[in-house]
Amino acid sequence: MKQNIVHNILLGQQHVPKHHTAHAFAPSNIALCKYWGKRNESLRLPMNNSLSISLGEYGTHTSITVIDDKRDKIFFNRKEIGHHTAFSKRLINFLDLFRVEKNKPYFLIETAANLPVCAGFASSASGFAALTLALQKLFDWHLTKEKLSILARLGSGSAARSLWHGFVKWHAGHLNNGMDSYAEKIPLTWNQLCIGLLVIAAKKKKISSSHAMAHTILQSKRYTTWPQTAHQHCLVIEKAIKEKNMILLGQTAQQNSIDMHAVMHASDPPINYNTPQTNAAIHQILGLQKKKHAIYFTQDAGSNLILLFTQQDMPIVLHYFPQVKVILPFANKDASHVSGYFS
Ligand code: 2P0
Repeated sequence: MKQNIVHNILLGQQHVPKHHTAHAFAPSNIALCKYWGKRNESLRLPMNNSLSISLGEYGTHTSITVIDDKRDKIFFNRKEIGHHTAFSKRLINFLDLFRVEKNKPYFLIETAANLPVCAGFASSASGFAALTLALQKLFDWHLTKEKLSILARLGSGSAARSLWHGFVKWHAGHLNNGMDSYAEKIPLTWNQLCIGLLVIAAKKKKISSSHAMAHTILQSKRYTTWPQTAHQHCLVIEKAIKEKNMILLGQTAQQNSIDMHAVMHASDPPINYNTPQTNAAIHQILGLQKKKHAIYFTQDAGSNLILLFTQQDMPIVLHYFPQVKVILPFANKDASHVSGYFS
């Protein structure tokens, strides 16, 4: 079925690389309205629409080079990764989708992420998005980003949203063949909007998002209401973005995150990504909201938090969370980070 999607999308496009090497960057993205649960595991078709904000210059750089060899060579952050690892297998499976049987090119993949990997900052999203963009350049395809988002989705669901900067929505779609499940840019900007990355543990998470999603669909009593809840949240968040309404955006995105984690907590056995430090930071943020500061959080499948606020609350955020890495997603490149520890 994955091959059918690739076949449909690549009709009329090049099937052999046009260039020897190509490079691309894709930003990480944070979902303001989360994708949680698949209606088709293999095609990575989501149960619900989702909506994200990309993280500017934070993401993945990937180079792909055709090599005269009998297997791919994969480097991550300058270190060679063995073929037996889950990382390499997932990547090679993705590359296999684009190899024509009789003329099988193998590749050197050099990929580097500038965010903590597997800690809930969507590194697989930027990884598969960057690889898809690099493949487009290498093969000289002329596909729209919406079509590329369908290909990127086959590597990692949230990669569909990492092909653009700014706000992006991913339509869950209805078709069984997956051809209507694509992402698109929301052409709105919000210069005052800030995203704060609060790293609580830059370690690999114990339970992958894919596993946690599958588990909660089967084992959580609360899952049945999730797709409709998320659908409503996406609509409200899009309205909040249009109106540049920080309170509406923050409250809705925060509630969406709380609801997603509540669905996980209600599964048997429960899944809980929070550490005592996560809970303490959430408590602190809720305390700031009681004092009428429009500072909110969202949390992906990990212990880290992402703060949502506008520039007017920057001094408060930096005072209470001096370790936070602040990103201004719509500022120009020179001003796109004002504090940080990833670089
Ligand atoms: C999201 N997450 O919308 C949600 C919220 C994590 C929490 O998409 O199985 O790595 O490869 O499709 O995309 C992370 O899951 O999962 C994710 P697969 P993915 O950002």
